[in-house]
Amino acid sequence: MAVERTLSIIKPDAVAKNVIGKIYSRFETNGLKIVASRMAWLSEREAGGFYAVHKERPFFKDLVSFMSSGPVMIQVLEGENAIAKNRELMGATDPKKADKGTIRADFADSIDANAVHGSDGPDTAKVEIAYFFPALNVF
Ligand code: RTP
Ligand code: MG
Repeated sequence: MAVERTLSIIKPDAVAKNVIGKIYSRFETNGLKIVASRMAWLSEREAGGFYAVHKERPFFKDLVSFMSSGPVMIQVLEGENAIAKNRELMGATDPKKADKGTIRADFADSIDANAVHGSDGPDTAKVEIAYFFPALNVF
C-alpha cells in the first residue's frame, strides 16, 4: 500500500470545544503522522476558495460562513492509505449517520458543524495541501 498525504482541517466547532488534542490522538494511534500544521482564522474569501468545488451548492454560503466563524487547525497527515484512512476515522458527513467511534460521531453536532474536513481523493489532496501549505514540497 502506498504512503500518501492528505489535508485535514479541525473545524471551528471542534476547536471551540477544545478537542484538538483528542482528534490528533486519533490520527496518531491510527498510523497517521502530522507532517505539517498551522492554526488559522480563515477569511470568507479563503474559505470560499478552499470549498470552490461546492460553490453552486445550496449549502455553500452557510459552509463558508461557518468555516470563517472562528479559528481552525489545518494539518497534513501522512501514512499508508492516508486519504481513505482519514475519511474512515472522520465518519459520515452527517454525524447522525456516522459510525460509532468516529470523530464526527463523537465530536460533531450537525451536518454543518461537523468537526473535521478531509480530502476525498488523491487529486483533491494535492490541490488542498498546496492551498494551505504552498511551500511543503520543499521537504
Ligand atoms: P468535508 O469536505 O468538509 O470533509 O466534508 P465531506 O467531504 O464529508 O462533505 P462534502 O460533500 O464535501 O461537503 C462539504 C461540507 O458541506 C456541508 N454540507 N452540507 N446541508 C447539506 O446537505 C450539506 N451537504 C454538505 C458539510 O458541512 C460538509 O462537511
Ligand atoms: Mg468534501
